[in-house]
Amino acid sequence: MAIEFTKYHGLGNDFIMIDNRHTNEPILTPEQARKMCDRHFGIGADGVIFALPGQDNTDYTMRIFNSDGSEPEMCGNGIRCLALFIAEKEGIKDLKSYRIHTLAGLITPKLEGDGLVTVDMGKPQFTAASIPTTLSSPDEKVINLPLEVAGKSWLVTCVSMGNPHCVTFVENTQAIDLETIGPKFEHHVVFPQRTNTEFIEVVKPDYLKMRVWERGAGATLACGTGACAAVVAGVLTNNCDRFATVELPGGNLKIHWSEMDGKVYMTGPAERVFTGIFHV
Ligand code: ZDP
Repeated sequence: MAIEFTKYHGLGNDFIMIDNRHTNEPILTPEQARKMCDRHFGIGADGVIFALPGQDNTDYTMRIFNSDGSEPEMCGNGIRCLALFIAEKEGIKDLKSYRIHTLAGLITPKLEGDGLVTVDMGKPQFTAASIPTTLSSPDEKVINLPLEVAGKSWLVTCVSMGNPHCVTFVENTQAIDLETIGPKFEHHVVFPQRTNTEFIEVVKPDYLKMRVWERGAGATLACGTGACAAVVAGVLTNNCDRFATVELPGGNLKIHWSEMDGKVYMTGPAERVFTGIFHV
């Protein structure tokens, strides 16, 4: 079967976009998606994203498979790419908002022009049950609690942006051996659905540096939901302001956790790279 795809990236977090508007289930299996994401034997990407028909009164539905074939609830950089991909398919050049159904509920990306997209990411969740984690009792939050990983005690704050995040503040992100430590967080027994992990250095209260180890995708150049989780965790632990720039290996995101409505807003770029045909 020949599958047309378009490759996009948001700050180097790269995705294979599939026009899946004609049917309600992804046209590829998780295993096929995993093969497409392989950087040597496939196209190469951190995930595959499907633009499906809307449900629950939305314009579209987004589904995503990570590069290991697992399915996350949400994807912040990916939904910016999805907004541009849809606009391109619809032939839309204006500034426009889309209502997108995801496994994490309604998410609303807004085209700002010049390839920038602002996303209403919804309200973060904090209870241990919502992450999920067993680090505290189900109704309690996890803020600056110690977690033993690789023979060291880390103070972690857990945030759900629809998907699970474990945030830890460090002196120097460059000193972190991500490839060794990342998988130990991801698969830690206290995270039954595994977790994304963010290592954050506070440069100034409105400027954070971040390195991320993503569940199902490993070290990526950027993670939108992770940058949102980092700012939320930073506010909860008095490490940063509600408006902050997050510097990732692939570039910067602007995050605002609004006091008015409790939602998180993320602004950043997305870019089309190329279109091709993949044979599965
Ligand atoms: O939760 C997960 O399993 C993540 N790997 C999903 C992807 C998150 C992403 N990097 C983002 O930008 O939010 C795409």
